[in-house]
Amino acid sequence: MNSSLHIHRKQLKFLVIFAVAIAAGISLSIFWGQDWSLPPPMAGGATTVINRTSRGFEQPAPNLSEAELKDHLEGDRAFEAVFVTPPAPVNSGLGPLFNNASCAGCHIRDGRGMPVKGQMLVRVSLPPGYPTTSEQQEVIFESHPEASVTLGNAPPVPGIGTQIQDQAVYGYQPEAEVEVSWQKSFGNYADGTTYELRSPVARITLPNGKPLPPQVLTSLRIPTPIFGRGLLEAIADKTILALADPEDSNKDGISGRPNMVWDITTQKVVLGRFGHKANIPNLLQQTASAYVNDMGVTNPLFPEKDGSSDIDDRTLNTATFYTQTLAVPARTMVDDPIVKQGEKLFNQANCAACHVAELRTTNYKIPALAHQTIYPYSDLLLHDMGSELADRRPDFAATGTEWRTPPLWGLGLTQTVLPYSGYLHDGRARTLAEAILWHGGEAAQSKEMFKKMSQSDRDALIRFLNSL
Ligand code: HEC
Ligand code: HEC
Ligand SMILES: [Ca+2]
Ligand SMILES: [Ca+2]
Ligand SMILES: [Ca+2]
Repeated sequence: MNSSLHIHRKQLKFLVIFAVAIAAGISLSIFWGQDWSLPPPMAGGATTVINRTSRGFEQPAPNLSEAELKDHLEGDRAFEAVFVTPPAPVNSGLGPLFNNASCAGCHIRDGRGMPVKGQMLVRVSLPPGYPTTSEQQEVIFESHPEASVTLGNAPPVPGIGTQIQDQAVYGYQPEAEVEVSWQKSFGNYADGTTYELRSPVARITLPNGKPLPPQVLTSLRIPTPIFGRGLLEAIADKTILALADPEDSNKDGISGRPNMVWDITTQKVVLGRFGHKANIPNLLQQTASAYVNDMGVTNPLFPEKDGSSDIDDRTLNTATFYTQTLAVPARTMVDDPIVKQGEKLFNQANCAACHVAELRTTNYKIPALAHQTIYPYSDLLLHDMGSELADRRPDFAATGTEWRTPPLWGLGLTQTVLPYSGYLHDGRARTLAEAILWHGGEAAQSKEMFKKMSQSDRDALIRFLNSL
């Protein structure tokens, strides 16, 4: 009895060891089979949604509290609200000069917009150094409706300021008319395949029928996607600054630089992160300047001269909250072998030196966005992108050839959300391949590597971008 029990125990022990070994083997094989270089599909951490439809950019972060979700939905209504000429019972205060009557009219389905009237913006300024004194600048600002956000930065153009409002309410005249035409150019991949590129030529006509004086610097921009921006705001300054390499000390040809911009709330020079040249420090200021400059809607940050404003704090804050709390769509096709190959090529071509895949958020006023591991594919820094993409219009520390690395998350949904929308700051690239082919300056090496790839490698890289 005793001995048989003993044997039985021994067998049991053996069986347990055997079972543990098998389980360990299985988990080991799972471990080895997993490609750990591939980020999981949770592009926005806990704020990620699984939605690859045309509504993919419009979802609230799924981890908001009930009260936060209520604010988000109120912000959604503010974002969609179409402003009208005063006096009116609701959404009053459009203009007198404006570009569009609503946020949603430019950021289509919370994604990008097109280089067309009503969606594109043209920023203008005089070359640095004009006019010389801030008193002269004040005089210029008196003569146009924009807020003097840029005081001490890009010198405003008399009668226009730093942004062309090409629409006006009844009784007023738009500052100018902007017409975009396209210039074509051609090139070849290393394998001989030809491609065609196009770049915009903006013809700007003043109300008197004359063109802008030739010394005026102009910069054409399309609306950026706005989802996931709270996460970008929740990244610590030091995380972004640690990615900067202004002197290119590691000699890889890439030298990201921070833009240092004016924060009107704290009245300090701080790190810029929003806009194509990272010239805006935070989402409150971005929203407030969009209201006043893009829609002519004065607000508590940019009030009328008498201190009153078209909208109150609550509207400004909920619209801002909306841009902070939109979910990031999850990646797709992460296990597709061609996508994995494309990701390898993305890293080999050093795209990831600027389009940094993984970042961490820090403490943040909205707990749902704090301490998240996210995959924006951006360093939020400025890079010299070469003369072909240059607007030649400096903006705070950004030179005329520098642009902020745009986040690539959600990129593959672009055409689903807005068919025929373009890429790059002015929407010139009709395809992702065209966007890469415009890269120059610090990214010239990456572009050359792309041009040398075989057709199937190029396709794999694009497929990877479309999986984001
Ligand atoms: C006339 C079109 C237009 C309107 C109206 C408009 N925007 Fe924009 N928005 C743009 C453009 C163009 C940019 C890029 C600006 C730049 O680079 O200078 C932008 C940038 C942004 C960004 C920065 C995103 C990033 O990644 O840097 C946010 C956030 C934003 N807009 C929110 C809003 C909100 C909120 C409203 C309404 C209060 C609004 N926008 C109204 C055209 C518009
Ligand atoms: C030196 C930094 C740098 C490198 C390297 C780089 N990029 Fe970019 N990328 C940028 C910047 C900056 C822009 C925005 C340029 C503009 O708007 O004119 C951009 C824009 C893009 C866009 C358009 C995004 C949009 O939303 O419109 C795509 C796609 C892209 N890059 C992919 C790549 C790929 C693929 C590679 C590697 C072959 C690469 N980039 C290498 C900095 C870089
Ligand atoms: Ca107004
Ligand atoms: Ca103006
Ligand atoms: Ca470097």
